[in-house]
Amino acid sequence: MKSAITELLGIEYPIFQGGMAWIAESTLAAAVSNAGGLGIIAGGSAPIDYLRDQIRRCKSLTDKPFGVNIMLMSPNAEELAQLVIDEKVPVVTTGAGNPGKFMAAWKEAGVKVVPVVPSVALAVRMERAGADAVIAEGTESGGHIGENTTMCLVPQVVDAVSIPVIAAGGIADGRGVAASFMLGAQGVQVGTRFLAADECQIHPTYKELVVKAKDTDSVVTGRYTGHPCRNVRTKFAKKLASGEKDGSLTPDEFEQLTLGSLRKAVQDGNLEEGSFLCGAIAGMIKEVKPAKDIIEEMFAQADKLLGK
Ligand code: TUI
Repeated sequence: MKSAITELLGIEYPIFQGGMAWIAESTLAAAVSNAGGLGIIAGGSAPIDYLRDQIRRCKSLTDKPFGVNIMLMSPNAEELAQLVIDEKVPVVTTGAGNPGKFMAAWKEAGVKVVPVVPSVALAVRMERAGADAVIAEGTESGGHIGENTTMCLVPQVVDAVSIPVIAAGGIADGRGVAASFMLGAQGVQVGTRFLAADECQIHPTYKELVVKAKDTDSVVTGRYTGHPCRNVRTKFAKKLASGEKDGSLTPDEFEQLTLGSLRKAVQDGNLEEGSFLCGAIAGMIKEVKPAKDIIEEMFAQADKLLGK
């Protein structure tokens, strides 16, 4: 399926795998890239040596383009931003902030830059700063989220910029892909569906939670800290949500409880203290399968719906 995004990046399908912190590593990214999408390794707040190693592993597993996500709230975002230049990573996506101060260096090095934007205003600023495309991410997404929905945000961003727009948030099958194209997007970013990919290295308990989730099983916690986050509604997430609602947890106490909680979910499957980030579409995911099958089935369905 061709679009401005497949042309821009030299990929077969206009799909990015979300750069999920602690989750998106080289095995998953290479599987997605080998299947014709754009696999993405998450920088998160990882040490530079870990990310360098992951980038090199990915290069050894695929000769297709792949990307790295720079999470801008990370204390070491600056050195990770330089690492992608040194390692000649073809594509960078960014999240959780404005990447303006890194843009010139990335562009000069020939890196394609695709920031995640939660608003029209940031999309316009990113286009002016030289972004190659933007990912308009709705509040249906997992993890750290903005307020606007995919359905409302994507067409408004499409109307406001001339660069290609990638839709994210709530997309997990060909219907979501087709709908995104109807909204004017030139591609999609998919995170939660790839949690249930064979190649995704998360703890089996995490995959099971995603596959068993119903439509009502995601919850947003932490709005009062300024970092709202969508997770699976586990006992731990319910405790956080009620502590936030009834005031029994101060924002500082909340931050203390959630510090390191994503690692505890991803590596240990710890239901007592782990934050299992997921998008609102988790309820639609019923099966663990290879990334290649996920992508091929998604685009076969989308092609049919779009009359291709
Ligand atoms: O970044 C994400 N999702 C994430 S990051 C993450 S790890 C984390 N740890 C601690 C605190 C926060 C996050 C887990 N999930 N998605 C992309 C995304 N970017 N969502 C929202 C935004 C965003 C928000 C504000 C992008 C730009 C922005 O700009 C504000 C400004 O400075 O103009």
